[in-house]
Amino acid sequence: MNPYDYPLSLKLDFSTGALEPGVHVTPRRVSDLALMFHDKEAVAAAIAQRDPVVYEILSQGFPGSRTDAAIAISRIYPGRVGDEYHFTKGHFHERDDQAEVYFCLKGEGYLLLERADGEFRAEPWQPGTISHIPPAWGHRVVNTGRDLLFFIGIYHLSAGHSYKQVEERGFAQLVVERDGRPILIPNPRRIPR
Ligand code: PAN
Ligand code: ZN
Repeated sequence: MNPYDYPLSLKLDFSTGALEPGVHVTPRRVSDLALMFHDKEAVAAAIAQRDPVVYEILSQGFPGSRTDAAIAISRIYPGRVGDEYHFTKGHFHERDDQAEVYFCLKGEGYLLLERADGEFRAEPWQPGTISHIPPAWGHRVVNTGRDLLFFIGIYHLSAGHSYKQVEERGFAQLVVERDGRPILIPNPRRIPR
């Protein structure tokens, strides 16, 4: 008997983003994102100080015998490393036929999307925004607010996660703070192809 061939319900706390029962929690600290933030001095200073948690992933797979749906709540804490707002690492799916749906439940920010050919989008996010991520678009969420941002991602476990392209090239644009406000600027470390 495969337990995931039977219905299963979880409970989300809309104020904290906690998901019960017993989901797997993965914290990501500044040191885990050292390749992603553009200001390497600010990265080193943050790691030396207390290496804060930037976000946590609370994930639950449903690997049934015929399919393998999954959900993950990502909780991004407010803050910056240098002038760059906290974000998820960002990745492409290993399989190029795998879409995903993101649903912003709390907070404000952007969903950055980029294709291998350089096509780029920044979708403004508020609670209630639901974004479809088509196959072969890299995706990253940025928290530009003063409070926690959390969202749910709905995908398949077989999609896989590839971080290599984002580690090497970043996204086309960065979301940085200028005069107390978020703006998008071209990524200065983008290596031309
Ligand atoms: C999400 C992400 C989650 C964390 O569940 O994995 O938001 O982001 P990173 O994986 O980029 O660190 C998802 O997109 N799954 O496919
Ligand atoms: Zn994904």
